[in-house]
Amino acid sequence: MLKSASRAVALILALTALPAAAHSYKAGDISIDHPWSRATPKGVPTGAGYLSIENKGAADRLVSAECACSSMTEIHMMKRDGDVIQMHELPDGLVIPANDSYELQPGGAHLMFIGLKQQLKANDEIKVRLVFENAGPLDVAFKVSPLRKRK
Ligand SMILES: [Cu+2]
Repeated sequence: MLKSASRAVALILALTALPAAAHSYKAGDISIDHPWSRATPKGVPTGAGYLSIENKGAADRLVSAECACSSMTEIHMMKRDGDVIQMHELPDGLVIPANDSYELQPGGAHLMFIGLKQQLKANDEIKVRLVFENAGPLDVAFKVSPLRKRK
């Protein structure tokens, strides 16, 4: 009895999880899949955004990003140097090669939300405008994952 009930719950969770897992956006030759962020601990003024970018045309460039959630949004690269993890801004943005894809992910390139106006909480959606050199602006919603979980 208990077993079948929990199976039913698992099935419902799987069904309701479907639309969230498949959120993607498109502008010109550029498509964005699964933009996500991580919940922030209380009082932490920065957050990070991750997404995958697919380019079905000529080389393009992610020039900038804007989020109403923070006073600034920058495109960052993270690098490990021995035990030290450092990140720096990519002032020229991120080149997406022709007919290729690029993944912004933990440990690599990411969007940095600086000066958060609110704490990012699991299941929140944060609206971000991505600006591409060729494909133009694209509004996407980043889904906030629980703290410490990978996706
Ligand atoms: Cu950063």
